[in-house]
Amino acid sequence: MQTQLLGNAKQVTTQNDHIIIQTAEATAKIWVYAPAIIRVNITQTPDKPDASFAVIQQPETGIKFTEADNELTITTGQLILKVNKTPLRFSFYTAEGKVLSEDDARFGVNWQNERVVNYRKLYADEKFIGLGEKTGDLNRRGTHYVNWNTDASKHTIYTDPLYKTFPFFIGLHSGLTYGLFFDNTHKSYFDFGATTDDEMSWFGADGGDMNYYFFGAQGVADIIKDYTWLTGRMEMPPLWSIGYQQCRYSYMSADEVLSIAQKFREHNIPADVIYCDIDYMDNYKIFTWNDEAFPDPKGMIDKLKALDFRTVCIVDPGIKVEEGYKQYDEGVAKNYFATYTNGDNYIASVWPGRCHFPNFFDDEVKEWWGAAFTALTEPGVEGFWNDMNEPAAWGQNIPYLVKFGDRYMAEVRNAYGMEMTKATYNGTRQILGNKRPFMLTRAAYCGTQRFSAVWTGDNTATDEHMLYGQRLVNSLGLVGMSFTGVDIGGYTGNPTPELMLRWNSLGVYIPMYRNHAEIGTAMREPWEWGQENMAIIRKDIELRYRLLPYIYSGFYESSQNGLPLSRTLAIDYTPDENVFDVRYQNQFLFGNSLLVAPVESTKLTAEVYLPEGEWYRFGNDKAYEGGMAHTVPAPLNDLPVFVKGGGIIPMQSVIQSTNEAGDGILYLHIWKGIQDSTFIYYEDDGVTYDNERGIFHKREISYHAESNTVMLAVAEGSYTSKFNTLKLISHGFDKSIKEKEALYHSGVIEISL
Ligand code: MIG
Repeated sequence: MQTQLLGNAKQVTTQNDHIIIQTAEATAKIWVYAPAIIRVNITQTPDKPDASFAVIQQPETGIKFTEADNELTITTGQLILKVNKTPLRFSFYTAEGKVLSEDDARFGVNWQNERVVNYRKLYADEKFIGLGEKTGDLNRRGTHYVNWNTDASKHTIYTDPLYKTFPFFIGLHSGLTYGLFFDNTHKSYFDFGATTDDEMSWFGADGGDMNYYFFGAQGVADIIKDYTWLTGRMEMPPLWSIGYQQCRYSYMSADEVLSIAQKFREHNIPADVIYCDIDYMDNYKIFTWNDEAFPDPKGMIDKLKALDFRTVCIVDPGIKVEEGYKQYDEGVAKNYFATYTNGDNYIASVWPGRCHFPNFFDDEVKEWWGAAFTALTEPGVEGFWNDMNEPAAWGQNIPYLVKFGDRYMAEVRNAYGMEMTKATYNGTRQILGNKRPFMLTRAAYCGTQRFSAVWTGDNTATDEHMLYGQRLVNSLGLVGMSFTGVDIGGYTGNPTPELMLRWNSLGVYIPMYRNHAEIGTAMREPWEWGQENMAIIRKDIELRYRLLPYIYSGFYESSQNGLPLSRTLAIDYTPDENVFDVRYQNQFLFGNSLLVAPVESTKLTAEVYLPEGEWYRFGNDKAYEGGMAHTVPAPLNDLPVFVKGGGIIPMQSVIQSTNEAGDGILYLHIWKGIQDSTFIYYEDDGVTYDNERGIFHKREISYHAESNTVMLAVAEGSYTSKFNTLKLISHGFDKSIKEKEALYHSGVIEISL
């Protein structure tokens, strides 16, 4: 095997939107997508059509460069790319000329057969964050990772790879920030200086192009905004899907599903969602119901609706090999399945036994799959859980001979789950008309945020899984995934009551709040833990429902600028070294104003680091100074959560489900701060796409520190808020809580505190 280094530029030409540089080994192309986004593609197959699963934007036209001696320079408003011609190497600078990131001068981009790698210079103080669902620490410096979507059941807190692929990271050094998205779905590798004597970082893939987007915005938040501009942002989720979700593998019959739903109402524990895992099906055949255990799906779902529950059903990609089964017969007849190289349909075993796997890379297959969801939507299912789509098969080692259409598994495996979920989304969205479907997937690639929530797969009922799970959620937020969840309580094994309490209280601040457990484990529902513990769990779930106006507004922010609801402190406090300290790295902001500190269930006090600013304990308003660590009480009924000075948090009275209108009172909580602050409050009907036609209610709420006033600007949009009374509750002023009441209406409201 030979190593081919990228050699000297021989010819430089431009097309309308890109520059083309020819070397003996490869063709390099450069596009500008936005002032802070430059794409470089270095390929040995320049005539292959250009396609991306992730990117939804087009490059700018009229690209220009200047040439001097041995160098080309591309200058945008925010970024400078200098291309060294002999040999071909790429260096990125800020508009002021500070170096952001550059090729290693010796090795740059190179190939060993099909494998393509980019070696880059590593800076002494450089940190790395990102890659989404990856174990390890917040700062990934000194570690390495593989992307190869895997059914990682029984994974530990060190396992790699897991279920998802997000080849996007953010580098931090010299007070600067940059982002790099390697858009390549082959098995890929990232090494953040693990084994290069701190000289280089590198990334690459087993095949495909050295195809990356470089982000030069200064500030982690702006890089995430640009990355999600490029790859898309989430839609508003159905409001019910951000309420409490109850799941289990499996509730074994319609009677069991109904009795679980009934118990929530009997115990006055708010909840919105109940799941049917694989046992609702007839022999695990997708789009069927087991007619003994679930004889009347519509009857069951009607009763669930009457109890204000929505139903989510699981689907797996594997189609059972069985003549007479509609999906099998049609798929075989129309060549819709993955094949071996000789055209035989590929077979592997999963839950249904021997299965074929739809080729979700084909539009016709996607449509066929999507249309089949009437089997679930007709009885009334509104949420769709896409599992096993890495794709998983017993043995977990799909042969390299397997093809999806004309592409080999190795090339597109990492996008399979995303394309399956896209098919499910497109299909159900069409069938449900104006209603928002809820989508959940286990496997994902960049861009999945456009149509689905994700959860982190089969975790375990331990404290360490709870803590690292929060890091996964926070890290998924860095790659544009805002709607994320973990199995609360731990999928595998049984949590202690203490762990269950702690994890549930953390779940209040996890974007998707879902309790789920594996088959064979003890029952996990809130009433399984004794009266006292149930009361604590109920209080936490009630808090989640009280916070829904804040949380829903947070999702609105994600839908507008891509910033996640659960944010590692590395986003807002990047220069603060303490946020990367392993003692504090699990802490995160939930929305703009709440700081949450996950704590093991075995500890009743916690050391919490509060970044610069003033902070108040959420619940009792005790004031804390920022820029230092504090030892704080952490009893099992009070997770350490802090509000930022100037924090604005809209809340509502407890409701038992999002179907309830509530009492019409908006509780607007404000905490004293030395700086002004603003909050965008957002509301819509929560279930339809009418919001896309201007039927929403959105307004800016601002706090003015100096004049001690709160202002609600004129509301935008034509939706009438469900609130008619405003109760302003101020905290931290004169050390007592003050309450003022006003009429809530769409005109300007100004209240002095
Ligand atoms: O092979 O559907 O991660 O959440 O309950 C296991 C049964 C298949 C794996 C999922 C889990 C789900 C389970 N599934």
